[in-house]
Amino acid sequence: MVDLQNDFFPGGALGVPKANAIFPLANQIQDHFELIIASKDWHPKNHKSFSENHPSHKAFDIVELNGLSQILWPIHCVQETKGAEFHPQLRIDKIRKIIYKGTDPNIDSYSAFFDNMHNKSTELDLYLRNQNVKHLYILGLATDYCVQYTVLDAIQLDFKTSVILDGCFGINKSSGDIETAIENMKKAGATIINSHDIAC
Ligand code: VGL
Ligand code: ZN
Repeated sequence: MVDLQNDFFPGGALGVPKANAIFPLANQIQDHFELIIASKDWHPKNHKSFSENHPSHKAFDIVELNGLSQILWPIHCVQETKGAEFHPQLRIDKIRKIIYKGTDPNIDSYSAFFDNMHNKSTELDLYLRNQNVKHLYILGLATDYCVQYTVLDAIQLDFKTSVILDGCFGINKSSGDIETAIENMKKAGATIINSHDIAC
């Protein structure tokens, strides 16, 4: 479950349109899985992805950050703040592992596996291998950012990867971004499914 945190829901700092529709699906579907892992976007206040930390820029401007193109976001998911907490409607009793990402102030991390430069990894790959996980089912926010990059890395790391599409909502900064993300995931080898495809 990718980034189901207050700031990514409508009314939050970086609210994803319609994201509330992820409930109750995201809660009910957990009964069908053996291992539930949740990622958290977990930024320090001085994170370079925040437009507020670039005085001459505004949110959604694009800058270059250490050689990478970086969209500047409103301040969101700051460590230990309400916005970074799981949404209160999310069922959390089955979550066995939380993966924190975006903790380095100098680089963003859309993927739950690696930072955007693929330099540093989170604990996720090692944890999944230790648990002998072969197949991942992914849902969450946002389809066109953290879901997409998590899925692409999962495939590169050789996990069989299914995207539960009705459990994903996107930002669509430019119209077509969500469709492009879905196409990218499909082309890379992800299986796109819906929650009702999961056997009862
Ligand atoms: C995300 C933008 C910035 C996401 C995180 O969870 O998709 N998007 N940080
Ligand atoms: Zn972020």
